[in-house]
Amino acid sequence: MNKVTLVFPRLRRESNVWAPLPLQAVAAPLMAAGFEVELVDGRIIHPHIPRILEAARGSLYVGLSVMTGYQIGDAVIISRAIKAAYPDMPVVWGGYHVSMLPEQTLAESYIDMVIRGQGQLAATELAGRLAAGEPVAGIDGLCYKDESGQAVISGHPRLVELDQFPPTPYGILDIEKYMVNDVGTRTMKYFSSQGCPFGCGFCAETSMYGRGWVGFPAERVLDDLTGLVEKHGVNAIDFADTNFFVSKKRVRAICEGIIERGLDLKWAADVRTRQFIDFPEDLRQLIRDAGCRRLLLGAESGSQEALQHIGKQTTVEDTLEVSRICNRLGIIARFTTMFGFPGEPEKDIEATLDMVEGIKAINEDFEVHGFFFAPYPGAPMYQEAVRLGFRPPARLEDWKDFDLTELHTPWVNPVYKEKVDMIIDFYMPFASPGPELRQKMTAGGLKSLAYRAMHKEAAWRVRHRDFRLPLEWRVKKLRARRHGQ
Ligand code: B12
Ligand code: SF4
Repeated sequence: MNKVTLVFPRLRRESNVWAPLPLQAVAAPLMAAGFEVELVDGRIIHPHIPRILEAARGSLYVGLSVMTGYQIGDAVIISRAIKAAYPDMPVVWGGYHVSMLPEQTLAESYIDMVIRGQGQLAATELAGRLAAGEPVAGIDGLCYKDESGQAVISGHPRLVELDQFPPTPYGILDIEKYMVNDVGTRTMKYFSSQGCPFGCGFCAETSMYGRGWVGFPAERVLDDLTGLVEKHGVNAIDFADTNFFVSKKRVRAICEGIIERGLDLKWAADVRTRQFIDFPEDLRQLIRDAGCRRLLLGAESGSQEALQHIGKQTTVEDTLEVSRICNRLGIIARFTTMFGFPGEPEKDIEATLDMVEGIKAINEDFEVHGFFFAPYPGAPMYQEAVRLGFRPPARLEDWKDFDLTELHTPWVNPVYKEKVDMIIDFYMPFASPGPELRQKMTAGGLKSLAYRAMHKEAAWRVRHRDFRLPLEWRVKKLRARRHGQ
């Protein structure tokens, strides 16, 4: 049998189920090479293990896509179940986490191989070798165990051009399950490039793709988008690219093409603050005219020292400037920030709150999301964190609780965590309510009254930076605990 089974394990707290693009990307060349591919998404099948075992039967291998955090926990359960049912079935893991830590991953008996970096070529070559009964040694990016059980680690493979791969298959998905009401009522996730030329200290991108960047040519992107609109009734795209805007020429051609083809699409993408500011005005307007309605920008911190420390190559003023530009264009700016960088985390809270107030003064609808700094494997600051006392999990499974909403670094304490939690989960959103909360505040009735009171209280606290005796926050936490959140 020439079948490969690909599995997307479950995630925690995923309000929208996005298309499993990493596995669709891997499936494309496999299918073109004549292999049958079954993609099982643990997020949409309940219970998922029996379905995965059924799909895996007789496969050449089972490939799992895994991100640091909760997904590792589910991937471990799945892999153990596969090994228990089919002891000889090769279990292969791919994705950022295992690309950075192949030795630790292969130390587990239930994982046979790791594919590092871009997986399209290695996954296809592996299927070919297994189908032909040939040894797997020497595949670029493939790490495996030799006959004595010793891990053989491949170097990091180079980033290859994307145009050699066939279109990302959406037909292998139950596509309606991935249609999200987001930037449009039928929003689909799509990727048009991989990699990023920048090297921010907290980001693993540098180690994953060595600051390389490859993108589908504009015509190819336009054909894919046309297909999604015409075949599946998609009316919006959320680009999954790490950095969609690296090539100005390509961005211009894609935007012009969307307009020329009359594609009625709204879209969202990630951009670096400085990149967007440096674009000529006509290009920014073209981006808006071609349907861009939301940009995700890493503001990271309101402290210039912190920005310098993390190598962000941007300023706090850039964040405010990009807010003014987006406001003029009618594009929603969604910012991410992080708390708990090494240095002066307490002072950073103040500075970031100042910045948030500056953003909200430009446009109340602009969103600012807060997370904790977490040293991800492969990020340049990972080593710095280890020097400062961070102890990374010693076993693969222990990474399952590692995410951006928890504190993992020893230089900030639980009191700091509580303060940041209440600011990002409660006071920041209530002080500057977004459209959803504003609607609740004006809907009428007792609840509206309570929301309005909360808004007044939060706005006062943020303005005066006074978070002593946070009664309302404690009530919210109590209620959340009661509802099992
Ligand atoms: C969309 C997305 C999500 C979605 C995932 C939904 C989905 N269906 O994919 C959501 C929003 C849920 C999400 C969540 C998180 N994410 Co995220 N996410 C992304 C994003 C923007 C796009 C992923 C994507 O589709 N890429 C396109 C595909 C084609 O590329 P790819 O994923 O890299 O896959 C390639 C290779 O990795 C490899 N590969 C991957 N899987 C497999 C499997 C096999 C078998 C093989 C052979 C190869 C292979 O081959 C693929 C093709 O080249 C990436 C950034 C990026 N642009 O990649 C971050 C990214 C993957 N996320 C990241 C992080 C940190 C997270 C969180 C852990 C953050 C957090 N909250 O703590 C959470 C984890 C979720 C949880 N709490 O359980 C990091 C790194 C992850 C890591 N270390 O594992 C990334 C790289 C962002 C960054 N630059 O820091 N994320
Ligand atoms: S944070 Fe964004 S800009 Fe910085 S290296 Fe990562 S992907 Fe690139």
